[in-house]
Amino acid sequence: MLSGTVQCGKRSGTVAGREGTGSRLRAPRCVGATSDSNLPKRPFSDELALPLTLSSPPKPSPQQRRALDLLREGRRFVLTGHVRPDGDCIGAQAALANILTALDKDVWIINPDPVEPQFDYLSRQFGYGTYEGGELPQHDVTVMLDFCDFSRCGRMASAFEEVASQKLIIDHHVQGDDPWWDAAYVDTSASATGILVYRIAKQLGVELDRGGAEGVFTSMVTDTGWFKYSNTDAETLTAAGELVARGVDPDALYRAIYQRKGRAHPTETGRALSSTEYFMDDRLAVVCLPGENGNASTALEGDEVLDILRSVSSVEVVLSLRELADGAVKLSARSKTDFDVNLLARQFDGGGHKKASGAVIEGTLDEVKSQLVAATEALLRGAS
Ligand SMILES: [Mn+2]
Repeated sequence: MLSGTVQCGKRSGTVAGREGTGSRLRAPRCVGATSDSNLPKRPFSDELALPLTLSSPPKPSPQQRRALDLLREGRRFVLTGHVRPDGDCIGAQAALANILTALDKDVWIINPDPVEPQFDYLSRQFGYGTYEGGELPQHDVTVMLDFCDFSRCGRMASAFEEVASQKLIIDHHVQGDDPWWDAAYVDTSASATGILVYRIAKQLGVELDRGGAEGVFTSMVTDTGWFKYSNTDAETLTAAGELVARGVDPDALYRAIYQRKGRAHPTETGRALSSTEYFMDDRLAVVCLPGENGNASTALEGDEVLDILRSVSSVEVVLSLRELADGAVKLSARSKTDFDVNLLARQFDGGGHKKASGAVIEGTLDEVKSQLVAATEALLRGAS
């Protein structure tokens, strides 16, 4: 059974471009500016590494070409994402649904968990179904976005095992050793899965409409912390510029995603932050949210608290721990330096990226915290 209307409607039309203001920007002159020697320097070249327009996306690899063929040739598609789908996951689904419906395919989006209300501007434009058991609609290609670890299908895993569809993954996470898919469009250097779908749109010659464009923008801003994190690259910013030029409104999306929380949110955030503990000469910061209020609290949703912990000069690694209802703890780990939190998360059967990873770990909050602190200390000591 599926809840909600899941089949995506045919859509067409283009986004109205914005009128330029015609104002000219003058470069400010810095008098007596000093450089901060603590800031890492990226090699800087006078030559542009990328053309200013990405109308020609990177050439697809042979593996990616197979994935594109599958998208071209398939007729009926089910798009799915990981448990508790995030902004990147559902944004990439919106963009891919846009592409496939423009190519006259039948498309259903069905996730193991519902879309968070902060992304309602996307769910108003696309039919996101939530799986409630039973058979999936008849389809020939299943596209799995923003994950490559099969267990992250959650309660949809057995349905996907039973269905004789081609399995295609589109993802930017580090792949496991044992590929279970038929085709893959993977690039771990991409800032978000949504940027891969943006490349696919160009490679298949499809212009995204407003919904698809807002999907790609949502993917990029949620996975880069609104263009703050080290995965923010020229391709991401160029794509963002192109999407804004087409009519995506960054301010409206910022308000929708980040500025519609309940009045208790600041107090809950303060309570969570007051649990902050430091380890290893303040290089590691840990924040804990116990179960009593943890499941209702919005304090550890998103990267807000992790960002505040990262603002401490000495801090290199931050961990947030939230007690779940079933005797487990949800870990979110972030790195400010070269420290690889994916290595840490993998020790606890989790994963993600070098700078942002997570896991769900069995045990009480105190047990899990001391295991994680010990493991992080060992890795930090090994790295320095
Ligand atoms: Mn992602």
